[in-house]
Amino acid sequence: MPPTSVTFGAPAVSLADLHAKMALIRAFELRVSTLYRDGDIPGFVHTSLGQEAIAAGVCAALEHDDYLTTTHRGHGHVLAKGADLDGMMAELFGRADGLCRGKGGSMHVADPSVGILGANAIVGAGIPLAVGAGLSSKLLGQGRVAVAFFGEGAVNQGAFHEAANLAAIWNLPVILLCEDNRYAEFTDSTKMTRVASVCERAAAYGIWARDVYGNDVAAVHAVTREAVERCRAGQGPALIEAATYRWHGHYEGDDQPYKPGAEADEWRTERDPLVLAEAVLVADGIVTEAELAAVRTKATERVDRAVVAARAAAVPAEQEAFQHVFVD
Ligand SMILES: Cc1ncc(C[n+]2csc(CCOP(=O)(O)OP(=O)(O)O)c2C)c(N)n1
Ligand SMILES: [Mg+2]
Repeated sequence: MPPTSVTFGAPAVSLADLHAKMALIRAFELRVSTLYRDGDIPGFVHTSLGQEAIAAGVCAALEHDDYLTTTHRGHGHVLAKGADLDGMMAELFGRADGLCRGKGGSMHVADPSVGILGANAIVGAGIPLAVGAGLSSKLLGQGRVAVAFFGEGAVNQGAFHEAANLAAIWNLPVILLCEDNRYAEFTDSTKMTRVASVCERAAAYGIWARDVYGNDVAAVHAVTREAVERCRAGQGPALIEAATYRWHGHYEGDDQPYKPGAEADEWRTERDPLVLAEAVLVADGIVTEAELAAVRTKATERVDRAVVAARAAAVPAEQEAFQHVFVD
């Protein structure tokens, strides 16, 4: 059945646009880190610093109404998919102006108006949800693609395997997007399985799979476009394994004594996804160093405005605790 509600093929995105999106996510996450340290944000916070290229590259290949599920580390995905930045910041502050009126917070934020079906604190739990969204898209003939973001730690959860198998046998428009940031909580992920790559797991289910350097935003974007085209053409699910590194601890406040220092230094300098994109932009004469600095400054100022608005926003009224939730 032909699609009715989407335009095929997102427009090709320039490296400068992808870089600007990464700069915005970087500014957001850096600010969230200090806000959390200073006690402005309640609950737990997991930042995606160092992983910005995956959020930016993947989401730029999606249409407005494609679906996305994310994890406990999903701020970048949510911003890149098109959620309002002010609404996201207010949500982290627990304010009434937040995307979920302050009820979701960092780990349960959702915005169905742009296809974001939710963050999830349960490792692997977003994957079957994305498969369900892909099934509905297929049954309704909508042509919408569903992307499930998850970490390499989630690949050892039963939910991943059940969902991957269903997506395969039902030939669903689902993209399984594994961000391998080398650690799951405090454990080196290579010690969790004897299988070297997640692509090998995809092969067990007959799923088309590709690995990509997850800090190369152009490469992430290109491989995602290929996966999206396959999904829209009815060729079934795809798995993308994107190698990256998380700069900060598992959660903000984790000093990460379990990481070798030299490893972290390398990923934070020459492997920094923004630095990699900037080197290409300058070498190709697309932008100057000064213009790049302006992009970063603009991103920081945008986040600053969101923080001012979030601080000024009202705390939800007490009676709202029982609204928009299931109560027996
Ligand atoms: C089902 C389940 N088991 C354990 C946990 C505790 N937990 C939270 S995050 C995490 C590690 C996740 O690692 P990974 O999937 O690689 O994602 P990353 O944090 O690296 O982005 C664990 C074990 C949980 N939240 N849910
Ligand atoms: Mg991980």
